[in-house]
Amino acid sequence: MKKLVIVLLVMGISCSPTNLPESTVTVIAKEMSFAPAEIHVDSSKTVKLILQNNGGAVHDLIVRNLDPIGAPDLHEHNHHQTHSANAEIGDQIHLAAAPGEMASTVVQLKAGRFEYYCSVPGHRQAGMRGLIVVH
Ligand SMILES: [Cu+2]
Repeated sequence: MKKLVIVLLVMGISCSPTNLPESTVTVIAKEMSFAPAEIHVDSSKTVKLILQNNGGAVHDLIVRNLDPIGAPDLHEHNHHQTHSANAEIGDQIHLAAAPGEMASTVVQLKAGRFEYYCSVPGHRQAGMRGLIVVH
């Protein structure tokens, strides 16, 4: 049984000096789609982007040509360290998760629209792509 869980939490911690993300978005990957296919985030908030792989194959989530800030969060809810280097910060976001696992990173995105997709050969063409809209 597959459960689609979409979490968009505004935690209201803008006064806090901690590095906790101000919102969380969970993307569910399976063969061959992402849910939600369209993500809406706020450019004024840091976002914890979580890739949850509910499929039977390895999937990843890539966004190119970004200028994100923040650092990978590899601690929370991640007891599997086999992909401890699964988040990459630079001009792109790259999260990869084995079946049943998850990966996450914290970013803050510029306003705009960005395509995201799975870079496993054939998956993007088969439907594993979506849109991140930053307001
Ligand atoms: Cu995939």
